[in-house]
Amino acid sequence: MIRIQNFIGGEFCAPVGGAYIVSVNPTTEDAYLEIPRSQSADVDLAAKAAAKAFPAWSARKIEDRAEILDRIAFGIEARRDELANAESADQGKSVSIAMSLDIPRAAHNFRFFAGAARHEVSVSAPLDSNTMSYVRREPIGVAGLISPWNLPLYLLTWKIAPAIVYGNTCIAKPSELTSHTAFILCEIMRDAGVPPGVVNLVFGLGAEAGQALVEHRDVPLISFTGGTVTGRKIAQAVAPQLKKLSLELGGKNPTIVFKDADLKKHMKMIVRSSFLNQGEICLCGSRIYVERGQDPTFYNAFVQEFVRETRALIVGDPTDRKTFMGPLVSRDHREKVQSYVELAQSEGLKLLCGGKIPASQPRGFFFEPTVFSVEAQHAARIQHEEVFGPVVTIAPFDSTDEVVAHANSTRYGLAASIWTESLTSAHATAARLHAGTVWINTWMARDLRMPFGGVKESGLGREGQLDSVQFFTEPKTICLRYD
Ligand code: TXE
Repeated sequence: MIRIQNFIGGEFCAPVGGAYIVSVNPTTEDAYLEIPRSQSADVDLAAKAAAKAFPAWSARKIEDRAEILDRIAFGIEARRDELANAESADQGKSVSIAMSLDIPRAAHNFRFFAGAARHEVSVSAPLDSNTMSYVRREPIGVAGLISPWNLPLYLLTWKIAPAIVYGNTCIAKPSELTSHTAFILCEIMRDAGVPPGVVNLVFGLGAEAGQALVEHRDVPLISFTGGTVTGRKIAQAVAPQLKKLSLELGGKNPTIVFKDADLKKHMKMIVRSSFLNQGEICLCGSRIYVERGQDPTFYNAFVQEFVRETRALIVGDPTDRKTFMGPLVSRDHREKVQSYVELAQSEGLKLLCGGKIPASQPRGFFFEPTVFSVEAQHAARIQHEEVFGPVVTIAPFDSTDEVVAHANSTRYGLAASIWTESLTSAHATAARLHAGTVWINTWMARDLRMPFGGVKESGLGREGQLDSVQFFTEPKTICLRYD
């Protein structure tokens, strides 16, 4: 059993109350990690350490801070194997996906924001011949950063990097289900020269450590990624203190396939967009709409080919480099996914493949990649609620108006993908979708310079190059008369 500790003021320390939570490896079901069960007293210590570090850190030259971020990126790359194995043991993702996606993207987050901060310029404007204004962007103070379990290191670093490069200090609370790589990151940050107190990690439960962080009087901004129910609770908790808030929440993303889509080229990516990371990515497409019209040949061929590709996905031991899908993150989460499969069947959807625990994997929280077809059941709950697992539906459509109406019919609005060879269909449809990001003939290509976030119940605010500067700093206008 590995025991990890909080990281406060540059020191590893036990939680004040001395209690730990046991984290389970979802592949073996063995308890393998003990994480501090931190409470408000631990958050308070972290807030004091972060506040103490703030004046010196915010006064450092941007170039100094950026250089430290670059060193963190190198530190992550140097420990890539260790991080990928820890991420897989904690979350269930395949090691090969952690090696090619999570860990390199985590390093890239630091390198990207180091570069962005180096190139940041501020606005100035003359009012008349002897009056001018300019804007200073100032760090805010101690940032509270709360991250989920699906892409643990990637989403944590997406918050830490911009928070600190623009001069804030921070307290981060990773998910209690996946805390291991955050702990390793603390060592990397210390070795990279992050001064004590600039980044503090407090581990524990959402309702305890998370809630204490959100409510802390000396933490004026909160960046949260997680479920919509939790996001709503956090919005309520911060409202009385008028904190700055960014929420990246769930999705029920449509995948729209027109008849002229090049399936030879794109089918594998459409399947990947449905099941990557066991479908536990807020950006996964979970409702596939395929054009049918008068002649159903294209629709039927799509369904047949999609099911064939899904059946061919390798589900199993995530440490095997050939594995595409490992187990789901926890027993509770698998039960949630299973309950949606049962619900969909009771609502009349037709099961095309999957739908159960694989017979070859009696141990571990595995679940088969599952495909349903929808005819008229557009009101079924599975068409509207986030399952966050390897379950997708395929429904036919006859016109762009119809598919746009279905795509926009949920309370979510995070992402969508469109598959077509027609520029006109692609752009005209993209413009009509309620979504923060629309991909055309690709999926999950992330340009960090672009705004990222959702509309409706998928979130509040955006993060990305310009958006993160705006979120993690406050502008101050200075107006000067010099005659
Ligand atoms: O996430 P939570 P859960 C969706 C997905 C999933 C559902 C619930 O549908 O099935 O959310 O997942 C911390 N104050 N997504 O319950 O609770 C918690 O400790 C402060 C989508 O596992 O949202 C963790 O660090 N913090 C999503 C983080 O919030 C609190 C990724 C996320 O946990 C808290 C994950 C509180 N009161 C789940 N309660 C995405 N958008 O990518 C919990 N937390």
